[in-house]
Amino acid sequence: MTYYYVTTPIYYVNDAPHLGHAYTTVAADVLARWHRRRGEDVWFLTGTDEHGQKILRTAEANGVSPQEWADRLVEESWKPLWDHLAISNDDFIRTTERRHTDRVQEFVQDLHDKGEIYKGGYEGPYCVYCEEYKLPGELIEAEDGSGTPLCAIHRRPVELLKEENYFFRLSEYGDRLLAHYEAHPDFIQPASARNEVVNFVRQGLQDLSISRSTFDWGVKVPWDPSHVIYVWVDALLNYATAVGYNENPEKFEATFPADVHLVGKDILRFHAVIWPAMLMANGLPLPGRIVANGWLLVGGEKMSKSNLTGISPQTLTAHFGVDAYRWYFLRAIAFGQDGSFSWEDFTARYTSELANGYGNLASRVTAMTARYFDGALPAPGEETEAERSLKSALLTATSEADRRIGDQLDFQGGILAVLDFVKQVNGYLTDQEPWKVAKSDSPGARDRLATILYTAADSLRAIAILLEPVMPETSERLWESLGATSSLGPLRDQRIRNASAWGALPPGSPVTKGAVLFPRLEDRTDS
Ligand code: ME8
Repeated sequence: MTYYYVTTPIYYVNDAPHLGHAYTTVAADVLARWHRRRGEDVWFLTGTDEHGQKILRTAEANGVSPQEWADRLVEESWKPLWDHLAISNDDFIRTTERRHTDRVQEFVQDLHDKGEIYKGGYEGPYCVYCEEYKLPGELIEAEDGSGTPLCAIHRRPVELLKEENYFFRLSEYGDRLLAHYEAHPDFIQPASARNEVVNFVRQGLQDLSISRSTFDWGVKVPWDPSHVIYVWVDALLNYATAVGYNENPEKFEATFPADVHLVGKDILRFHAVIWPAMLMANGLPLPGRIVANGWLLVGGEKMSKSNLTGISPQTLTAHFGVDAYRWYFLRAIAFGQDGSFSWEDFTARYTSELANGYGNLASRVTAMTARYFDGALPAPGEETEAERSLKSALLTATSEADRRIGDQLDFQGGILAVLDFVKQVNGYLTDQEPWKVAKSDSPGARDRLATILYTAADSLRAIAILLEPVMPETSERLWESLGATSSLGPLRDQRIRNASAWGALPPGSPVTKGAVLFPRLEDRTDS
């Protein structure tokens, strides 16, 4: 057995999650669910990054130990949010767990034994929010005229650190990395991210300081416990330790390396340069793809915990509901680009595309079937050109969505392909006017009505399958109200490729007028 293995970054527990973290995690969840709906075995990993100076300082400022702080944040903020957002991860790794720390020590010891690590000195500007030494080109000057150097990402002062540390011979991997990028053009996506990494590596890599001795909140360097392992080396290894590295060869073999690491563009270099070099150094296989999302911006800058500009996802789910929340950011922003959130835009799209588009279609079709056929889906009669053209639109929507979401991680394009089909089905009803056909007593009218409602209901069956990865709860409700659970079985057993198998919903399925899928915003009881 081999798994399609998808990961999110493991997030720092210095504070509660905001929209930005949820953005990457929801995208990963949609990808994982999509591949499950393709019938693949999927392993979806997320977790938390709990070591390093940033966490230590936050815990100290709050008067608790870093472990207590991490425990509190994981249990009270991070895990509950992922449950709330219906994230379907198969595992949750915390870097303070023994299953991780023991294996990190073994990995680093192996590198040391192979001569990949040496002791040296380093002095340079360090951004504790990035947990990274900065190069001169990565700094900006404070605008107050003081000339204070700031991290360009966080706009916070950097600190001059001077340490005697252990170093990994990263500089020796430049050519091999470039050769890998060349041979695997999809290794880093989107193309802008790939170009940035290629240019960075072409300029020449410096060796990487992989230990710290000025604080002790981390995994101890096995041969020199006065040092802890650099938090990024520790963190990246989660992708291996969580799937049985050095512990469960069968599981490791079936899962590692990841097919897709989803990351924000802020941490692209760690994943596209340092991580593959670490794997090369220990003779392990490289991941399939590293896909970087853009930033959600606030006031034109990256939304961030450190700068206290984070908006909590619950603020939005209370108003729009969980499924609309999952849908909105992937629908509104082309994956890979930066984007901003606005209440106006979310409200406008919710109303036109979900409530008036998708939701209205579902309620019209189920209500008419319940009314005109006593809730038993009628068998369709003779097909006309209108039905044939809808069939071909469904074929296109299914293959477009599958290619875009499942293969290209173009979530926006995939969602649009399905929404376009929703529009066509709504247009079909407008043209065919079943409410008029229902009143006609001309011969054949009843048969025609059956054909129209069957066609629309079977289209909804397909839409429920195609949108399940994005809006799982809505699809479940629709599936129920189409009577599909009793006639076709659970939604989770459906396959993407069957979405376009026209006529799959058996006549006689018990259709009921379900609850409104997307209530008008002013009607939401929890807003
Ligand atoms: O970097 N827009 O953790 P972190 C979009 N522990 N995505 C955003 C975002 C924004 N404004 N803000 C955060 C770390 N993210 C390390 C990772 S992995 C081995 C270690 C998302 O808590 C995005 O995915 O700072 C970004 O890369 C990640 O959160 C950073 O989370």
